[in-house]
Amino acid sequence: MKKKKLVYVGLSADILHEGHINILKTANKLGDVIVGLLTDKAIASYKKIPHLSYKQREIVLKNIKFVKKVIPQKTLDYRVNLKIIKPNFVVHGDDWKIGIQKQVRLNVIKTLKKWGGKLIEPKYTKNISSTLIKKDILKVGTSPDTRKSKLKRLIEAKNIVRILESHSALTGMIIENLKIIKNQNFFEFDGMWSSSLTDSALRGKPDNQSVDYSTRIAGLNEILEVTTKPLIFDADNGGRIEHLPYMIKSLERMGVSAAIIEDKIGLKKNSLFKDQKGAKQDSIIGFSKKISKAKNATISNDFFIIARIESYILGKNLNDALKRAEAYSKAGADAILIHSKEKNPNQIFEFAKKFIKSKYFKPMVAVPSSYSKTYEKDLIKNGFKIIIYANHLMRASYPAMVDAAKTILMNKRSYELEKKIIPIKEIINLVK
Ligand code: SPV
Ligand code: MG
Repeated sequence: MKKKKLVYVGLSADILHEGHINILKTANKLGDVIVGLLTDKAIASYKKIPHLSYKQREIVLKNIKFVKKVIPQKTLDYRVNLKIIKPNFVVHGDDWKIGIQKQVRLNVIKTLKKWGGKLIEPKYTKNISSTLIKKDILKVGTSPDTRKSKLKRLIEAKNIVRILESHSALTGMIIENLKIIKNQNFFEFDGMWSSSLTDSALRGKPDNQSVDYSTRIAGLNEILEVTTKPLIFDADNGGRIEHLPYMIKSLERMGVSAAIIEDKIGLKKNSLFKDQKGAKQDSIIGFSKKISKAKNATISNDFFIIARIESYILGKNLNDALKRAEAYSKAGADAILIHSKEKNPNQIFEFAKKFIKSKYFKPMVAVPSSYSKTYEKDLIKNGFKIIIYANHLMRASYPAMVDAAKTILMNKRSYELEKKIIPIKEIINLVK
């Protein structure tokens, strides 16, 4: 019997629609279909992480009658799998002739040529695509569980998880929707940071917990309503230990992905203040108890308790920070934020060098507010996994608002401002 031809189809298959079925049907007519299912990591390299996990997507595909076999495709680049399988055909919708996959396509054609394989490109099914469906999903929202688990999946899928401060629904929408393509690479923010500093500043109050947790948590709802990306909550020092489980439970129930708890006690001051008089660091035992208490209050492993070490902020040294990191990790912390208010990243890098070798190592978080000259690539090189841009949308909005007010005062009309602000039509469309 003549051996059946091999047909390779690369798919993300997050939300399957008739366009995918059309591709698979066409492929099946040509021979045995092997689907190269893109891993979370491969997808994250060029677009948003999928809603469904690899395992879930694999189960769906394996049960489609046009599919013979499903294997992982670990990069957007098809070449590794193609060289192993040497398929007679690759089938892909013709939409990749332009855009970010253009080069990927050319590499497929070149590779197939080596053994006389052919690229077949059925016409792209109009008016349907996962991206369009995802837009509709965004209108409906997401479930708390799906959102919550995304942080953990992003940590596994990406070399860096990029988080930006959000203090309102509108800033949440910016983080949700903004994407740029630079040098054929796709970049976006992966999630949101709910900052005590900006939540307080927004209400004209100092960052000293005078805006209470209930007010801040209530504000989160508005952000969660218009976004699907994960959110990390700045929990200050967690408050009283006997209240802490209730806060953690509220956050997890809402679909928040993590709470960061800092090891300071006494007078609450923002860590970037020069003067930390009155602020003290908790004992290692005292704070480890808090971490365990918080961890025990979680209902799933998807919700992260992140311990934030303030040793450097309070003038202590590397040894103190390391001792604490190991203790907090043993107490159940899922990740460690090492904070610094220096202008360069030396402190956090010397910490990272040592902590990486510890048997209690956990993913590290950086907040590059004072050492803002540091590039993400250097944080990645030093082993950091989450970067939080902690206050930048708030800080960007203030001078813009002052400038707008000034421009009106100067001109005694608003016309001069028009070219600097979003047109009314655009803002109406943005939120319709
Ligand atoms: C915040 O954003 O409120 C933080 C980070 O806690 S920092 O301002 O650096 O203390
Ligand atoms: Mg804070």
